[in-house]
Amino acid sequence: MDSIVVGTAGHIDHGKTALVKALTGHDTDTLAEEKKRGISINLGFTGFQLPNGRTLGIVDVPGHEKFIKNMLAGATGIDAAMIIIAANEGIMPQTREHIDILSYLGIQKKNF
Ligand SMILES: Nc1nc2c(ncn2[C@@H]2O[C@H](COP(=O)(O)OP(=O)(O)OP(=O)(O)O)[C@@H](O)[C@H]2O)c(=O)[nH]1
Ligand SMILES: [Mg+2]
Repeated sequence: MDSIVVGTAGHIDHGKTALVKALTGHDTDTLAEEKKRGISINLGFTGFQLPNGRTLGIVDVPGHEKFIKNMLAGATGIDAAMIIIAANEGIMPQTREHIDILSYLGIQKKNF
């Protein structure tokens, strides 16, 4: 496998986009409405090259329950997921819902 695509998953405002920005330097919230409301609406795409030369792509998904179809669309193309849970809030409804969707899609531990 030459490239790996990792998706975010987790409840709204738990820091998915912030983590992606910390990892890549890219803010994947690009829409004016996303910036105004401080939430992700559309999928965000970024990535970087791993030391072994492979490309690691990242799909950042929205956590708001209203945008669950966007999350589903993004999760469909991923190889692995980062499930992000804010330590001050813990597991919340979309944490569980996203994990369920990842399970239904068969996203599971693999050897890369
Ligand atoms: N609780 C918590 N919040 C953090 C952390 N890191 C960043 N934040 C802040 O949490 C807020 C929400 O961050 P986002 O990255 O937009 O959250 P998100 O999960 O992408 O939200 P949606 O995409 O709308 O689901 C921002 O103000 C961040 O600065 C963290 O480690 N824990
Ligand atoms: Mg976000």
